[in-house]
Parts: sequence; C-alpha cells; structure tokens
Amino acid sequence: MITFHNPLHHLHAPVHEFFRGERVPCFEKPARADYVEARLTERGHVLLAPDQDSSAVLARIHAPRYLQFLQTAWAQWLALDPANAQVQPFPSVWPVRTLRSDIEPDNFVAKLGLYSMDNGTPLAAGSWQAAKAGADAAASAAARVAAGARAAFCCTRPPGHHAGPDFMGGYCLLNNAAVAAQWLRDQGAARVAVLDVDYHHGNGTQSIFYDRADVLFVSIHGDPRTEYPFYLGHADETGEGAGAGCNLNLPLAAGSSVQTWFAALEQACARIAGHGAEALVVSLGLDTFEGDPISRFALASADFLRLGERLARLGLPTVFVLEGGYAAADLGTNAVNVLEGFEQG
Ligand code: Q9C
Ligand code: ZN
Repeated sequence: MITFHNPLHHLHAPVHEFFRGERVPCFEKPARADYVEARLTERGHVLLAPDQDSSAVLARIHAPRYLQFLQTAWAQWLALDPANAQVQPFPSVWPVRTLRSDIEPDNFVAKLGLYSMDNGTPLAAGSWQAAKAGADAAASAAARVAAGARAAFCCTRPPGHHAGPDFMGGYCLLNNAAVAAQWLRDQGAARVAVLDVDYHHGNGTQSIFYDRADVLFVSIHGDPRTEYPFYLGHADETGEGAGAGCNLNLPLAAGSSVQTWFAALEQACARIAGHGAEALVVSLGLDTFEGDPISRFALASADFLRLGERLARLGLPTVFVLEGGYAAADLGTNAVNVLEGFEQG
C-alpha cells in the first residue's frame, strides 16, 4: 500500500503522563510508529516522505490562535525559565462552564489550559514540528487518493482524532484525519465519510464536522459513560444545522465481544454506503486490540485482516490514518493486517 510516514515523529517524545494520579511513562511513544514502519518495510511496503504542505488546510480545520499557540508553545515555555528545557509543561486550570475562553490569557499555563481538554497531552521540544509533518503526511496520502489511487496509508504519530478546532487532548495535537477529509473535499469529492475505529470516540473530528453535510462522521468506540473522552460520543449526537443526520456514534460497553464490534462495523458500513460518500477516511486506531494496556475491546490480530477486507467491500477510495494503539510491539502486525486485508479484499 502507498504509505507516507512521518520522518519527524521522533521529535515528539514527551517522557511521562498522568495515569490514575501517578506519573507514568507515556503510552503514546515513538516506538509505536517505529514498529509499524518496521513491519511495513518487512512486508515490502515502501515508505514515502510527505510531499504536500498542509498549512492552508490546517488553517481551515483549526483556529488561527490555536495553531499560533502550538507553534510557539515550547519557545514560550523556555522563555519562562531556560531550565524548563528538561521539564514537561502540563495544564492545571481550564475555562469550564461560566469561564471565558474568548480572551487568551498572558500566563503560559493558563493558555495551555485554554487550548487543552485534559492534562493527558504532554508537549515536548519538537511537538509542533512532529505534528505538522504528520499533518503533511495525511495531506500527502489524501492527495494520492484524490489523484486516483485506490488507497493510501498515513503512518504517523502523534495521533489526531481528539484534537478539536481549538484544543489538544488525548495525545492529539493536529487532527490528521480531518486534514485528509478536507483535502479530499477540496480535490473534488462532493461527499466524504470518516470512519473512526479507534477505541476512543473521535471527539475532535466529530466537532470539526458536526454542522457540515459534506463530511459524514461515523465512530465505533467504548461507551463514553465509562471511557475517555467521557464528554462526547453518545448515540444521540447526530449532527446539527446543515450537518443534521450526518453524525453516527456507535458506543459499545467496555468489554464488548469481537462479534458485537463487527456487528457495529456492519451498521457503520451501511450508513457510509447509504450516504453516497465518494471517498473514505479511516481513523485507524488499533487500541481495540485484546492486548491494549488502556482499552477494553478484544480484537485479535487476525480480526484486523477482517476489518480491512470489510472496508474494501465499501468500494471507496480510502485514506487510512494511524490513531491510537498502545500495545506497541503488536501495532506493526495489526496495522499491516488491516492494510493487507484491504488490498486482498
Ligand atoms: N492521562 C488515543 O487513543 N488518556 N488517545 C488516559 C490519562 C486518555 C487515547 C490516561 C487516552 C487517550 C488517540
Ligand atoms: Zn484511542
């Protein structure tokens, strides 16, 4: 499969995050993409460097002040104290209900809270460079598909689907899947569908397209009553305004069986087929895997072949974008199984 990798992903390498009140090593780590790249290469898939600049599309997906902040965040952090080079910034205060988010504060940590949905998205020195190169890789994959390729894969990290119009969250900085979808639209696909199969609801992608009829968002995920991102992803979220009816959430109880998951996939595929989409973006989270350390679905490696085969039967030009998945050593096998299942399907 045509694959664009992110040659700068190693620049995003925060050390720790918070998990159940404790500081733990980051689950979202460079080795994840390294394992996928290694397996792709082993199976004869060639890795291409990004050849598109996502800047213009990013400026339509994300708010200018958010992009400006991300781009300068590390310099702002160092300006507070050069010793911060060895320290990870975390937000500690957020503009929740009744507080104002229209005025950007001067205080760096207050800005970080304004532009974050959680304290689980650590930044590092090269986070912007890595995230931007990832968005470029997503744009590059979409450009190939827009030019007539049957499918392309964007192998990147950090992931993107929790990043909303003006905030980061859930390890995500820039919404790569949204970039791919918008790119396909701009290159002539009248209707695009985004199918998000990550264990976690793609709240960022949903929000970016919630009032639009030209991009259908469909997601299968752990029920937000118990699973991250908790505050979005319920079945009654169906779109608004022009986008009414163009959002489908299929939340499943944590611990749901493989059979239940594939039944939801049938529902998702039926909606996508009925929508008249001309192209498909798959937010390919692999944290539905039985061995994932932070998620509770049960797909086995062989099930990812079935997923790829089923997606191929939609018959749509398809861009795959890597999202979550934290059983790092198994990510290569599982990602390549989806892609090869698709190619054989
Ligand atoms: N700091 C993706 O799979 N974090 N994101 C749990 C709390 C939330 C997962 C630990 C998991 C986010 C792209
Ligand atoms: Zn996830």
